[in-house]
Amino acid sequence: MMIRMFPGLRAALSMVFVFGLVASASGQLQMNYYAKSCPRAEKLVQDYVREHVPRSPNLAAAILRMYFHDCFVRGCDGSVLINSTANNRAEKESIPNQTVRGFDFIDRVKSILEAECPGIVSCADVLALVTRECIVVTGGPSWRVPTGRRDGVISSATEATNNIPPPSSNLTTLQRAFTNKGLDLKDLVILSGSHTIGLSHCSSFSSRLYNFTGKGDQDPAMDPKYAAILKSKKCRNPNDNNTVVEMDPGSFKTFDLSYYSLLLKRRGIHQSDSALITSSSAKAYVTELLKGSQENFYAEFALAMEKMGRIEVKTGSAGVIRKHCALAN
Ligand code: HEM
Ligand SMILES: *[C@@H]1O[C@H](CO)[C@@H](O)[C@H](O)[C@H]1NC(C)=O
Ligand SMILES: *[C@@H]1O[C@H](CO)[C@@H](O)[C@H](O)[C@H]1NC(C)=O
Ligand SMILES: *[C@@H]1O[C@H](CO)[C@@H](O)[C@H](O)[C@H]1NC(C)=O
Ligand SMILES: *[C@@H]1O[C@H](CO)[C@@H](O)[C@H](O)[C@H]1NC(C)=O
Ligand SMILES: CC(=O)N[C@H]1CO[C@H](CO)[C@@H](O)[C@@H]1O
Repeated sequence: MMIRMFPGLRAALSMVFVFGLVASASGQLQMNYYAKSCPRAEKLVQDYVREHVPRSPNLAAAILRMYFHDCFVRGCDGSVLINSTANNRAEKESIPNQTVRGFDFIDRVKSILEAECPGIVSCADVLALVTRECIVVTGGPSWRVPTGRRDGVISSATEATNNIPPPSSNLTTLQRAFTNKGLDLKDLVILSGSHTIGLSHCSSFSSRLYNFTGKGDQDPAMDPKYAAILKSKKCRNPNDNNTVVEMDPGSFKTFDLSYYSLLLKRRGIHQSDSALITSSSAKAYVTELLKGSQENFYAEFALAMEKMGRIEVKTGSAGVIRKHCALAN
């Protein structure tokens, strides 16, 4: 039977109907997505991180990096967590991931959520939520984590190598990698500020110290005094793959602006860090951040992290909810 109504109302109702369909087919991230389906999900993540991460603060940096690597390969879909199999070299095997740690921690949080509400909370959301809590409990910024990501089932080492820029990258390469993911120059400068915490292996930058152009030379973009300290105190052997150094020496556990001060002193650890002062527009973001407060940095970081967390997400009927984060299905 036809219901008679005012044309305007009918139009409004059909709009609601159409939008409803679009939303359910493609879906979108929303705050507290699990409020009905798994009400304690975010609290359980928070409790577990609060209990364990303060005792191993290095884990927070490792997991922040893991989240970046997840989002840059097939979007934030938990693909970084998948183990290799006999016939697939997963992202974990790629050069950039050989130094990522903390996978077992994510797997443990996931198993807590599986016990609470089986098959509901994606590995991609577990990683997104754990990352935020890790940085918060170690005294860093917080940011909004809308949820509803679904998991991918494909994880390829080659794709990781192709999408995660290497530490030898110049600014052009970095900008291309970020633009490919919908992130701009400002996002690049702000997110690189993550290197205010954590460690790097000598092998990630030793060519800058020992053999920059293949002639036994140093990278002229690095302060020679700093290079000398690194060579005599830390990375004594050009082929050292094991020693780690603080990226922001003296304050590598504190989420502060000192990373950006180091850049201006030409003490960025990787070429990709030094690259951020090689164009006037990028450098302007660095100097602007240094003029502002730590609160301002945190606010900018929060916006950029939320944006990174939306890269190519699978929602609605796309993707799956994996039971074990290390397994594709
Ligand atoms: C702009 C391009 C980037 C490059 C080339 C890069 C490269 C690197 C490299 C080579 C390391 C040291 C790995 C090792 O030797 O152990 C590192 C560490 C780290 N990166 Fe980045 N990174 C970039 C951007 C980011 C972004 C966007 C984030 C987070 C949003 C991030 C977070 C971290 C963290 C927290 C660490 C310390 C990890 C630990 O202590 O285990 N990086 N990065
Ligand atoms: C940046 O690096 C890429 C890849 O190594 C290289 O092709 C390009 O010439 C470099 N650009 C500049 C401006 O040095
Ligand atoms: C420096 O690099 C060049 C070219 O790749 C190589 O032939 C040489 O053996 C390297 N020197 C050292 C000390 O590693
Ligand atoms: C470090 O790793 C590289 C590449 O995997 C390897 O060729 C080299 O022999 C290693 N160096 C040492 C001292 O083990
Ligand atoms: C994934 O690989 C890690 C490291 O090799 C291993 O400890 C873990 O048990 C594996 N997970 C699964 C579910 O096979
Ligand atoms: C965590 C992890 O799986 N790391 C792997 C990275 O790649 C190396 C070499 O392929 C493996 O030995 C590691 O187990």
